[in-house]
Amino acid sequence: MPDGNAVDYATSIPNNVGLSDDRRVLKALEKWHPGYLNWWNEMGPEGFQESLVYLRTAVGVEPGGWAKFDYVRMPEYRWGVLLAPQEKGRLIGFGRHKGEPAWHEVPGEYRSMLQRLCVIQGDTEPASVEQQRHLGATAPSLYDMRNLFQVNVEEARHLWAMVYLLQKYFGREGRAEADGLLERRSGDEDKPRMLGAFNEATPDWLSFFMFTYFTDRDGKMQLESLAQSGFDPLARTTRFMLTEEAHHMFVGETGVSRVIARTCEAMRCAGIEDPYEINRIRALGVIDLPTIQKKANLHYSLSLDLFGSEISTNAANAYSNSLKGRYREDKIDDDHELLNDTYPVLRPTNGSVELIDEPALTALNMRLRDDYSRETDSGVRRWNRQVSKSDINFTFSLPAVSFNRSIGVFSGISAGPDGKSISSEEFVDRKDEWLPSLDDGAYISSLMQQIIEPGCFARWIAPPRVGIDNKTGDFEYVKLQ
Ligand code: BYC
Repeated sequence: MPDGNAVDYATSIPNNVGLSDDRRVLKALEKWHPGYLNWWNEMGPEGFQESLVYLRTAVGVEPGGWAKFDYVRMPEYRWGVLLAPQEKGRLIGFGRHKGEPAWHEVPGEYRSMLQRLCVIQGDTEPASVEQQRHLGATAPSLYDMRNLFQVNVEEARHLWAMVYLLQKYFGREGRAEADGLLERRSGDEDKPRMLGAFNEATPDWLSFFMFTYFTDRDGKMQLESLAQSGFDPLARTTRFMLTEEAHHMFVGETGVSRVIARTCEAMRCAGIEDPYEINRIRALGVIDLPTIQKKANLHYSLSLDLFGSEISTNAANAYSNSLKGRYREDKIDDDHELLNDTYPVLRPTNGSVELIDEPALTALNMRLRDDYSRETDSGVRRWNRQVSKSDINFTFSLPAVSFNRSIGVFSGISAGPDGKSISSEEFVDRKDEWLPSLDDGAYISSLMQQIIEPGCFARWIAPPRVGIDNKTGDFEYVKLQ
């Protein structure tokens, strides 16, 4: 049995959960493995399964120093089951079981609720791989291609993380759900993925960066909430997933920032000051700032939907039952039960929006979404610093939460990015001002061409400031076969 930190590579499935002594679960995972590989080969990065990719693989779960970098063919990546180290004597930190020892088995009365959380979480992971499977063909550099594949193999490992929980703790139903995770497909009419944003296309690299900035950050918030869970295996699994997630958001934030940097540089060199001279800017072969803003509008609003309804009894029950906490619950100074507390929730009223105090328990989705918006906004401010360095008069901003929503209290109303209520006809008329139009999509697509010379970058994106694993600029991150 490994010490809880070291990863056991002796079994076919690397793990730090003692799988070699847990024959039942090992067998179930081994049975699931071929279907998983079929899924990866069918739905994973298209055209690069034979390439050698410079990837990091987890070799331990202790803070710092857990990753080993080497060239790997993606189908040979050692996807494993890795949980953060167990905290001895951990007590539940919130809800009606606050102060009780954390559970190491599923409490019978919460079985279906916990299973649902694991299934939803698990469903998003392969969905994102499916959404991104065509992007290798248009990677703007080997550096970016490698980052895409790193994100893909790690999201796929997150699928393993949830499948392990389902197979170990949820019996036959869990095994059926684990199979179901390989059957649904992003965007499929008959068998779509469970949450809206995971059925949208990721047609180009700007979308990929926006997705990893905005949508992976929803992943972070949800994982942080699950990391508080009274069900210790879920808390430990998600804690380790969070360490991988950080790189994904880095890819997104720096990716967008590099696109902005390149656009600003090209505008400066060409003597263009007005960011709305779109045709002139596009003639330089870069993506104009207003189009980048439209992409941000789209991905932010799609990601807000992932928080569910502002008022949710599901969320209240998950909290009261000590299954899903708040963002950084352990850092919050209150009673961690919220029985008598309120939280201000935005609601549409007579053409505008109002903050109305609601019971804090049912408002937990709204609270998490607010935490998300705050964090998201700080990255947008960093993008703005990039623009202001170039003396270009343009400011990126997040659209109002009422803009372009399909879930929650704003789903039935139309609003512009400034939050002002408008008629649905006006929304349709002006949509192309606020969200990427077909023309915008076609222009961005026209820029998407694969660059495979080491150290070279497509002209619409600036090189990164530092390489992965401190490699030099001309490092061959992917050896194409
Ligand atoms: N699309 O009470 P409600 C990530 C459903 S991302 C479709 O409003 P609740 C990642 C909901 O399921 C993080 N359906 O919401 C990122 C429910 O259906 P049922 C993934 C939706 O339950 C990038 C009904 O509407 N993890 O990791 O309080 C790359 C009413 O639900 C949507 C999680 O989300 C939607 N957007 O909250 C890779 C954590 N929203 O049950 C990975 C686990 C709601 O009536 N999930 N519905 O049939 C949860 O905690 C919650 O289920 C949700 C929804 C936050 C998703």
